[in-house]
Amino acid sequence: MHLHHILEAYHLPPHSTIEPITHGLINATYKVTTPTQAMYVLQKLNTNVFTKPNHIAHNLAAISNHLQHAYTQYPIAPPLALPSGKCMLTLTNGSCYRILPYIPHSTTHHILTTPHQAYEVAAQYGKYAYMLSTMPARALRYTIPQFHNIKLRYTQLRQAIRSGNPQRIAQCHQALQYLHSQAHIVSMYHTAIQGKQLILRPTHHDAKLGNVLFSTTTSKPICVIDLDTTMPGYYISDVGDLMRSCLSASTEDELNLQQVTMRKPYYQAIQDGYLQHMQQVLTPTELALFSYAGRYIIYMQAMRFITDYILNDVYYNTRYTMHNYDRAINQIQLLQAYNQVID
Ligand code: GN1
Ligand code: MG
Repeated sequence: MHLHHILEAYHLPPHSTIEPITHGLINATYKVTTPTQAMYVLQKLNTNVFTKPNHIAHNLAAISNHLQHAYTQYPIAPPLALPSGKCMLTLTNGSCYRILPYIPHSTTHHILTTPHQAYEVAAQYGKYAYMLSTMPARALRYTIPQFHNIKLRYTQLRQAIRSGNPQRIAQCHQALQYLHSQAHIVSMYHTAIQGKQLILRPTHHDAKLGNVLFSTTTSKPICVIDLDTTMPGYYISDVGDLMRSCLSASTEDELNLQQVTMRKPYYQAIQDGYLQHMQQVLTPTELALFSYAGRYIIYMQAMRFITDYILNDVYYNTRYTMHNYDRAINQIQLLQAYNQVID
């Protein structure tokens, strides 16, 4: 179906401008501007990844109810309702679309230039986790089951090496050797979960820099976005993604590995920003895993990119043949830099 027909279904002017927003690796996202300059975000959900869109709808409703009651100032913007009252449009072919309000005068960043910005970004995710900490984790459904289970990601990589594209596997030889050498990161997760060192809490699960909106007028952060993976999880997921996306002087797409760095002052800033809100919530055993968080998420992301490369790019959006391979090498570089600086 043509995107303009989706707008019609929402009773929005079909003659609006629709421009792609290309940062996401999973869903297709567009900015809609109506002839009267009202702005929206139109999204086609990737239903291969989000197989239960109803779970997303359930969670977004639960989160916005909670925030609207307890934190009236927080700019949570739930999806628009269709005339039927539903908040997603499902077509007969199974495609799923939704429309969200566009927060005006906002922008996103993909590289930070001062530790103070890292503090502010981390404080946004700390605040989000803190606000949701008074909501039972079980009130949320699993929108992607086992999403950050690193043991499963390790098993999936091993399966891919058995069944994937042989040429690509050969190309990845050195990277795979390194990843296998770091398997203790998986064991540590297993030990922490078995030993109940971490508590299931409402967790964002994509706590990267690019998912914080900044005001274009004050340059201050406004709120976190991309709430579809907010579900029960462990806080190390969010702290890990903060580290993965804020520590380096480059993005995960950077090809010049000299630009992939570990900036120690940013690490401290992330810790201070996140814990400004969450120190009082987290237990001592959880806090003891703070530095593990970066290792856990950077390693898992490297495995996810290389697994997808070996399986011929079935999961992530890519712009060229080696894209997933290059992303994996970038994340391996970041992990090595991290390991050199952090115990
Ligand atoms: C994906 O599409 P996006 O940018 O929201 C991915 C995250 C990864 C991230 C890597 C559902 O997020 O887990 O960390 O790419 N989301 C899903 O940048 O797999
Ligand atoms: Mg996301």
